[in-house]
Amino acid sequence: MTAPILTLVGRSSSHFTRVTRLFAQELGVAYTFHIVKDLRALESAAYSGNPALRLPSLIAPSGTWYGSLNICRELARHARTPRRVVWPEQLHGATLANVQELTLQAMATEVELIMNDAPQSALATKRRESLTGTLRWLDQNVDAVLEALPARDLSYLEVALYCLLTHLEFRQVLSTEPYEHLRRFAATFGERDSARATAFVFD
Ligand SMILES: N[C@@H](CCC(=O)N[C@@H](CS)C(=O)NCC(=O)O)C(=O)O
Repeated sequence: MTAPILTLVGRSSSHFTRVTRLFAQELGVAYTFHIVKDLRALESAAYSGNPALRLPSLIAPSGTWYGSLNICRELARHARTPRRVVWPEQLHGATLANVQELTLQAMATEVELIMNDAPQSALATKRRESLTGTLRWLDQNVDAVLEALPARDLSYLEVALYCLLTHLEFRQVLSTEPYEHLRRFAATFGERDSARATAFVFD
């Protein structure tokens, strides 16, 4: 058997990395997984050259792709069996587009809170408030949005939302207990083989 031509650079405990791993699993794309050991490393080389010092990245024959959306698109180009994927630009109307925006913003806010050395600061307090308000809003809108999504096998929105919700619990940033619509979505999505195969663990 030949080695995969793609290398994913990330961490098994990272929600942005899980988005890409879940996509790869759904699309049947093989890759070698290279783990970034230290998330506080200050050299871009530790993040396969990403000057923003972030993960994940995908090293492919076409180039090195930074960020989960770029990576998912490249994975889709490598899919053996094409699947119907809904991308962010296909989300029409304010509510659909806002769910996408708020999901990604909440993922970024969570990163900030985890990386923050001053959890009692005014900024951290604001970020926690932002996360709580966002989850409340997402909980009120998620059912209508799932209904309105175009016919699909997979959407970047649902994968990101699933990774956000499970990561909040995994890192104990915030309990999702009060958000019953979001929890129902996560429970249903979590039955996929791709979700089971990519559970968060610390490397
Ligand atoms: N826009 C990027 C965000 C990536 C990101 O924030 N990744 C986190 C790990 S889940 C990270 O690299 N954190 C390091 C840091 O904040 O310094 C994506 O979609 O992949």
